[in-house]
Amino acid sequence: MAIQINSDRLLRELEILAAFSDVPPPAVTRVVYSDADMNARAWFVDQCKAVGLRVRADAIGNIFVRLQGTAPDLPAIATGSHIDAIPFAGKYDGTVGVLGGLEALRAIRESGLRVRRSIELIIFTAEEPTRFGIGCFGSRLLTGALPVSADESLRDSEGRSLFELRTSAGYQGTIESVLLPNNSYAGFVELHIEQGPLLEQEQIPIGIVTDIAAPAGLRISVEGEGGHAGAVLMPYRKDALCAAAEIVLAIERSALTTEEIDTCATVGKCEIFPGAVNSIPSKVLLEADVRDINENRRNHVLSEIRRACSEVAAARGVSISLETVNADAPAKSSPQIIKTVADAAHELGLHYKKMVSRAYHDSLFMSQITEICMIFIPCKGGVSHRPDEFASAHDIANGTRVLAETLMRLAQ
Ligand code: HGY
Ligand code: MN
Ligand code: MN
Repeated sequence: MAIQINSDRLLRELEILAAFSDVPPPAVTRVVYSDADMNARAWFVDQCKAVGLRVRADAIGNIFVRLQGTAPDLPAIATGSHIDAIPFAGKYDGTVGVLGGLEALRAIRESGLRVRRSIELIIFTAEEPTRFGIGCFGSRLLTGALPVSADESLRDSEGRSLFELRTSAGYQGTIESVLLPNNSYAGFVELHIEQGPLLEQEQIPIGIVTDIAAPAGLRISVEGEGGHAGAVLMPYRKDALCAAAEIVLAIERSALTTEEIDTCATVGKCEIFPGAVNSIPSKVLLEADVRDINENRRNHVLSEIRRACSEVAAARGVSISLETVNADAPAKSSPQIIKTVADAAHELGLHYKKMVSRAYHDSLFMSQITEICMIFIPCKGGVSHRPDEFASAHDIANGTRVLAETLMRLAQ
C-alpha cells in the first residue's frame, strides 16, 4: 500500500520556510546561526512537536526528529538535509530534503503502518560554506570528519568562533558530545534537487545517485607591493591582483586539461587590498573550489594549482601562500539502498536514472558512518544557488513519495 503524502501541506511549508530570509523574495539568504536561520529552526521544531514527533538538538544545532520504531534499540534509518542557504539562493536547495523528510515521517505515521527500526530526520546545522568557509561542518562533526578543535579554529569573517556563535545561538554542551555513537544508523537517504539539467532534459522524474563528487577548498593569499597608481611606473610594480589573475586562469586551465567532464574548478571569492581605484593592489585573497568524482584526478588538479602558484610567484616577485581548507574523498552509494530506491520508484510507477551528484551534500559525510543513497528530483533548467531556482510541486511530491516508500522498506 502506497503511503499517502500530503503535498499541499508540504508545498505550503516550503513557502513558509522560504520567508525566513535576510533578503526579499524570490531570493533566500539564511546563513547558519543568523536570526533568519534561528527563526526558521524554531518554526520547524514547532511543526514537528505539533504532530508529536520527538525532537532534540545537539551542541552545534544539528536537529534530530525521531519516529520511534517497534525495535528502538536497533540502529535507525535516517534521512535529512539542510535549511541554511547561501546569499541570494533559491528556496529548494536542502529544504526539499528536510520538509520532504518531515512529510515522509508524518505520512508513515498517519498510514498506521508500524516500522521496526526508528526513522530519524536530521537537519544538519549547516551544509553551506558561507559562514566558516568550509561546507558541511555539521555532518563533519557528527561523523568525526572534522576535529573538535574546530570549535575554536572555525572563525567567520568577523573572527567569531564556532563556539561563540553556537553558544550565543543557545546551543550549549561540549563539542565532543556531537560525535555520533558507532552504529547509530543502518542507512541514510537524502532527498535533494538535482542542481543540474539532466533529469529535466531527459524528462525523468527521479534520479538515484550512485556517486557524490569530492570537493576540495583552497585559500590562496597573494602578497605583492602596493603603491600609488600614478607614481609607481609599470616596470617596477609587484601587483598582487595581476598575479592573482594569472592564478585564476591557471586554476580554470588545470580543470580543463584533465579532459574529463567530471573535473570542476571555481574561484568564487576574491578580496583585494587596499581596494582603492588609485592604489596598486598589495594583497589578494582567493578562495577556490575544486571537485571531481575521481579523487586522484582531483588531487592532480590541486598539485597543478600549487605548481602554477610557485611559477607566478617566481615570475612576478610576489609571495603566494596556499592553504588546503578541505580535500574530501568522494562517496559511493550503497548498492542495496540504490536497489531499494529503484524498487520504490518502480512501485510508484516512476521512471528513474542512475547518476552522479556534482554538488556535494551531507550524504558525503554520512557515507563515512553508514550506507547512503540520494534521491534527486528535477530542477528547472538545472539552475541552483540562484533566486530563480525552481522545482515543481509534482516533482517534489514524487520525490517525497519515493523517499517515504524507501524509508518504509529500509525500516522494516
Ligand atoms: O556547493 C555545493 O555543492 C553544495 O551545494 N553546498
Ligand atoms: Mn547548496
Ligand atoms: Mn544542498
